[in-house]
Amino acid sequence: MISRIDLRGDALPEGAALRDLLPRAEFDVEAALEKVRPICDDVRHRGSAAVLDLNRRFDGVTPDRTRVPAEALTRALEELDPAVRAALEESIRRARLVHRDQRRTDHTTQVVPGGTVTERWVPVERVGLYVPGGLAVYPSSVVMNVVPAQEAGVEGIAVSSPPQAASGGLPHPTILAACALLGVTEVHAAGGAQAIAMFAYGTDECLPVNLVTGPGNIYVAAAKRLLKGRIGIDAEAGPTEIAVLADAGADPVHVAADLISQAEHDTLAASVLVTDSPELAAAVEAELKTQVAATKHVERVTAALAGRQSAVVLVDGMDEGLRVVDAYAAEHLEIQTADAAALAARVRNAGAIFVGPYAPVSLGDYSAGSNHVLPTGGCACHSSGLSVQSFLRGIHVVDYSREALADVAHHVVTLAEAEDLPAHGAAITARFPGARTDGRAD
Ligand code: HSO
Ligand code: ZN
Repeated sequence: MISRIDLRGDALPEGAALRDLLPRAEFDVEAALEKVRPICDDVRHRGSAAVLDLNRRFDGVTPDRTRVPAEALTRALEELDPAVRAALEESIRRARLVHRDQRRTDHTTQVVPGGTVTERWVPVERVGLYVPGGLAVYPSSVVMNVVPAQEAGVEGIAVSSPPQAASGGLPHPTILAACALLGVTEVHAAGGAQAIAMFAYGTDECLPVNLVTGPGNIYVAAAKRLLKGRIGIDAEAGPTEIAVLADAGADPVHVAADLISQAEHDTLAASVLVTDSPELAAAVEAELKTQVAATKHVERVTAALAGRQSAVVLVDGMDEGLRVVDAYAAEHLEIQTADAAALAARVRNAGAIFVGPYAPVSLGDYSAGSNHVLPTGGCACHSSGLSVQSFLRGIHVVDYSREALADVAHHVVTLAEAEDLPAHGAAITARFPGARTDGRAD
């Protein structure tokens, strides 16, 4: 059911060559661009009317507004299962603890006497948070998007999630309830590319936003790519991934359960085990067979595990294992080895790292306090998951006195001349009429 890649014996290749040996799903955002372009244009020109037409076409629903009425949010919270409410509240509480600690304080550097540069952290004014609603419904993703935005101090928060025919054209009630729990009052029923276009261009019901975050399907990713620049984006999220780095001491029952947990998201989800123990590899493969047969979403999980994106990778030792997981740069990386913490400290590329036998990815998906909106598709080698930082901009505030400017004036003029931009130099010398600021020695 899951393929094997045996990298034992020969020395591992370097960089891209090693990455090419590792499995990865085909997620061709480029190919989806042509499909989403007319959708985005339509929303740009016809606003809400276009979004509502697209809701009708793609989701089979017919409400006449995208904005969810306040009563629907209140009702969804009142009708929420108390156990789900308690779990969401705990998830929110833990996420707040972690994200509150991420807040940055402004910092002033005195460059010279009378010359300072302050880095001032300012929240984005208005954000659009996308919460998917296709194969599964993710109230937990409401928490993971809203909490960092709120902790960053964002004032305008709009959430959008696909309309559900079973909910009378509103997003899923658990999504609405999660928004209500978090105090979010602006929620729209719109999914896919049309939701991202609604956020980017604005409609008569939804003011345009500055930044869009949140995972979604390939059309959401394509719309984000198309509209990036007009709006900021977090990342183009692809199918979810788990890599487990494990040695002979790992429990195959746990490893198999964790691999299946993320395979449950999508037929394109990736589950990768990297181990130096052929015995563990065989035990996990056997365990997968047993556990998959008993899992609810057996078809989806089977397809994900059998797909080219999933594999058991055999390596000679933990040093090689580390090189493999670094080259793979997984969205989620579990370390289930002796001295897991020490090994985890050596990992350079991962969206999030889960250390030891009692930190499975599912914990991070819901209740660890960490964020579950993480870079996929190898992007963990250059990007981070969602955090308070994602919703802030650092603005440099430059404050120089007359003396401090006079002191450095000749250097500025010299560099301006070197770049053949004399007007730049003139903006300095204009402030010191009669003074020698040409930077030349006498
Ligand atoms: N594992 C997903 C997040 C999620 N899991 C939501 C369950 N619900 C991507 O990190
Ligand atoms: Zn998950």
